[in-house]
Amino acid sequence: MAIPFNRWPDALAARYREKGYWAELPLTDILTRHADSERTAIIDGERHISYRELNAASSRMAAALQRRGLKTGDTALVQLGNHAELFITLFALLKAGVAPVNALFSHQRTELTAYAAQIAPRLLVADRAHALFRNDDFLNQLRCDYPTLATIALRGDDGEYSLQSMIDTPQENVGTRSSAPDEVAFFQLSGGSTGTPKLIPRTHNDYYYSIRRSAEICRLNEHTRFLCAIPAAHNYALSSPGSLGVFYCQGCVVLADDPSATLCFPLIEKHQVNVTALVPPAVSLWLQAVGEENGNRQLASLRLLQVGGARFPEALARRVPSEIGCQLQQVFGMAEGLVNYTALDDDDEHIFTTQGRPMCPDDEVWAADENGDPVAPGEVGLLMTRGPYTFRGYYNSPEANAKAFDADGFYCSGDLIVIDKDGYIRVVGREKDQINRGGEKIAAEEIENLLHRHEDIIHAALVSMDDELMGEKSCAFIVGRRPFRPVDIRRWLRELGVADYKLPDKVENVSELPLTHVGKPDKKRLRQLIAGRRLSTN
Ligand code: J2J
Repeated sequence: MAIPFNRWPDALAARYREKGYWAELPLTDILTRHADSERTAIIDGERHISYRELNAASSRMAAALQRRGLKTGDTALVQLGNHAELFITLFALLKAGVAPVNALFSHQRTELTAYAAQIAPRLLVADRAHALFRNDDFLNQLRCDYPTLATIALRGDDGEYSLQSMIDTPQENVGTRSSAPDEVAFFQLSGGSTGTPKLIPRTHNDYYYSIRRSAEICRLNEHTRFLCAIPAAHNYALSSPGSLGVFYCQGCVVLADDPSATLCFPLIEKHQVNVTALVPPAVSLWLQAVGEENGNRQLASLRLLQVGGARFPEALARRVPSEIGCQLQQVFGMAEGLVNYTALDDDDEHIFTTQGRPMCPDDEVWAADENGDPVAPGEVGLLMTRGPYTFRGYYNSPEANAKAFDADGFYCSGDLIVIDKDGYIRVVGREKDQINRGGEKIAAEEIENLLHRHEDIIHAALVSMDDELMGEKSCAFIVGRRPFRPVDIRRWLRELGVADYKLPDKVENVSELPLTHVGKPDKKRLRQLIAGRRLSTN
């Protein structure tokens, strides 16, 4: 059975097909088009995996899953870090027509449970190296809560749950059973601004277009050697053009656990990496490191540095070409769809001061005022968009969708933007209740709900505060029956099982929260308060 999702209206779908954006191919085509190639697709530590091997391994795993009864339209919860198994599994699932949620490796019990609750997975693929899967407690709990969960495969397990044996064991080929190109291929994760993390259904047609067009804009080819040092499952690293864009062009993906200069610079030199994608804080650290001995020489092969995920200060942007010695590209994208790029041949001013232009001629993007009407040209407004690769609704979330979309199907991302006369976008702020901690998104409401579960917390509000390296960090204002130390708050949230990046960086005890005229915590006032307090204590 096909997975239900909000489809594009017929007239738009017809236009997207007619213009060739929707090519009517499954995402498996990214790999199968190179099925016989001996070129290296993935370098993961000492392992070099060719396209032929990647294709064969994912086919064996797909067949193993099919033999265990998984079928087209089923769903899977997957949590793998930056390892070859992430891609083997992704292609295996696509071949078997099973739609995964690819959780980030930093996610913990709260996030995984919330995803499982939404998709009721039939398959779990995870890693014994993750704290949650070191023993079987969480596994057993998931099996108990979701009787549909029939198959479990774990990286690093050499017993009954071995993912490796599923990948290695020769199988009778049962043929691929991808879902149809206009159906859901997998779910992307929303950065979120509400209590529960929302899922974004992505179809083969829309996602494949996004990948092909991104690869074209970034001029990838079979000589591309891409370093993937941010979480590989994130939409940016996967599709803008990311690893899937590199595979499409038959290039090579070099995997790294994290974007630190100490790990990445030697990898760049060793594997002659020429493209990479980073978030702003990582660029700051790279800029620091290139000043040190050898830094610049190690990066000699690098031609293109993409920066996105959060606001990239202009002063840093201007330093990239001269100090890192490569071209800069700004990327402003979202897992919901729309991606904007500065072009490789844009002039410096556009590259340094804008977040680029929508990549598709049929991306419709405008800025709205508070009444939902277009603002005057050059004025600040809320980003509204629809197009051939922008989703039409969160999975199973009619209420959230009623708020996030206007009557014409335009999605409001919650970003405040200015669009110039040539269509270039500058991101100048945000209206959604989210903290962007160096590219990692925190939905304030999700953390506030967890804090409110503490019996001694009467009221809590999470707001952003400026941070030189991260751009933003988070501050929790607490009205408690007793004062809370930061360590108490962090321990409480850890016990509930939440990703580390969501733990408040600062905790402020207050006797009450300032309220807006509708009785909600006045977050603007709280942000001013924390900015003022930090100034006076510096
Ligand atoms: C300012 N804010 C930005 C930028 C994203 C490519 C690149 C990034 C993402 C991503 C992605 C920004 N300047 N350059 O999916 O394919 C903020 C905005 C946006 C939100 C989306 C891709 N680039 N942002 O970051 O779904 O607020 O996707 O709405 O994680 O990140 O977050 P996410």
